[in-house]
Amino acid sequence: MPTVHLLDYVAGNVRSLVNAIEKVGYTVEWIKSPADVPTAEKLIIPGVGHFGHCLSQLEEAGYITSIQEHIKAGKAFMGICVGLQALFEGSEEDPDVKGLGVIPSRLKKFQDKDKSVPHIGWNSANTSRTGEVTDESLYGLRPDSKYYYVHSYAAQYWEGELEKDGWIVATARYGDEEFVGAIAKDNMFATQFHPEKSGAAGLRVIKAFLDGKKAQKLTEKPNSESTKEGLTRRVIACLDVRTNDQGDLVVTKGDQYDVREKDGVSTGGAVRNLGKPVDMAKKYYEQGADEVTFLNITSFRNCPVADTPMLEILRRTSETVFVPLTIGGGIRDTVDTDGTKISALDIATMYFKSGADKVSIGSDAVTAAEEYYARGKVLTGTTAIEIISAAYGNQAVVISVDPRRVYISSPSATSHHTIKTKTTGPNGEEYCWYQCTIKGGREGRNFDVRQLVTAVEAMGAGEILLNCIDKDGTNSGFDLELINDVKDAIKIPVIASSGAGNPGHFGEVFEKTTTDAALGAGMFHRGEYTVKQVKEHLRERGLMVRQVKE
Ligand code: 1PR
Repeated sequence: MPTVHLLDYVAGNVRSLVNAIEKVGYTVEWIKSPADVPTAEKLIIPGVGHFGHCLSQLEEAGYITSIQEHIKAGKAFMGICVGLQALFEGSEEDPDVKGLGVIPSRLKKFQDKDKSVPHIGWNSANTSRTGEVTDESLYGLRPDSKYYYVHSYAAQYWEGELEKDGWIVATARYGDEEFVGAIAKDNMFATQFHPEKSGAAGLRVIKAFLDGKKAQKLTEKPNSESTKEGLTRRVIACLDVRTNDQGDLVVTKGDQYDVREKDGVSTGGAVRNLGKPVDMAKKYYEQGADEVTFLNITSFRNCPVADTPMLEILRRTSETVFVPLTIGGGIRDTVDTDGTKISALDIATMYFKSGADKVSIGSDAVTAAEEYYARGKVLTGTTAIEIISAAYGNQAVVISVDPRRVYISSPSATSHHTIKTKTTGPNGEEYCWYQCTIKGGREGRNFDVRQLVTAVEAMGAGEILLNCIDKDGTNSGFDLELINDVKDAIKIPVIASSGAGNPGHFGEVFEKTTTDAALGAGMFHRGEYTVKQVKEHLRERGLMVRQVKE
């Protein structure tokens, strides 16, 4: 098999990139030192996290000159995400750190006045400036395909500026900002998006680069609806995974977090078994899920952390699923079975190395946020959220919130942030506050969701996975009041979760709230609806989605 060289310097999920390269028929060889660079014919520089962190790592390891020489020698070069940003002179993210300086301009942060930052999700990479659909693609990029982006800083696009130096530019639009999605010149190609996480469309781009096919004729003319720019509505499939009473790992699903079968009279039966995690993740990927989330809701007692079965599930899933994978459950400082201390960062690192793109923290985030307030809103840099986001970037840290409604007759009955609700309480109460819980809803805290989400945003979380115990498994639709209330309080993206029972509920949550994504579980697992049906429904309602056909 032909070979491609990858630079072994980044933290984060490179496993998925290796899997994607192998999927399109190439093998990977690692560059372990600058002396190896001249042996490479095709070189890929992946990059996640902070611009400064990545570029300083390259600098310290002595790679900068050898990469510049590889490019000057006319050999194939591809940069991904921070690998694209590295081509620029510098970035607002870390102003003192120098880039490779191939492009004489700097990256800027997206403005967050009217949109969430980071920019997370599926967007275009379109080479047409005129709005006309070209019949030629740059390295397999198609105007009707969407690609997965996750970043806060971008190269703003000003027409003509890069083209005058011979660059071909594919752009995307986020709100009113147009930015560089991909760029090519001579032997260089770089994408701000992650092709290894962009489904079949991304695999086509990697293959085109590795095959050296810079310009290709499009076989089919895309329709104008599918070439619209901007972020699509993100639909996520979530798999709650735990061991059943026989010790097998199964996908389960609770009603208001109770995952045991009910026989009509009593609860407490066997753990509901809805299928095998890896097979189900693949099925949802093929149906067009934009992301797959695994929540490990079991404790795996008596199992060394390094042997946690979830690691194997991630490794196997990342071989066939080329969209972002999130893993949650048990991400906290812990003590291993042999008494060794293991930090939350160590656990997150194992997950990233096994193919996860994001980790989701639940209980530990509540404790950390409570302590943050107790200290007078002072950051220590020592919480799992701060440490993991400093190492892997804040886009890699999701906070999973498990709130429960507490009804009250008047806002004066509590010191917590309340909302006036249309769904009144059991005694006709017109107000409620959302209480944070830990340990899968088993323990309620004297702490509200607003306090939690604002604290974790300050600590460096990149996204909120907003569940709702009252709605979980009810098939009655999302808690729109909760979602709007949280969206009002923070700038980072929110994933609406709990209560989806049919495609209409997804339409409703995207139309009646400003949520950035919506997640479903039970309705998919029970086979009542497919992800594809949800997307078709959203499209019929005029909401932009990534189309399943690539
Ligand atoms: O506290 O960091 O160890 O993380 C534990 C994680 O496991 C948390 O993210 C928590 O939400 C999750 N979890 C714990 N217990 C349960 C349970 O169900 N007994 N699952 C649980 C939470 C909620 C959703 C669900 C949606 C959509 N699952 O993610 O998938 O509510 O369901 P629906 O569409 O069927 O209504 P830590």
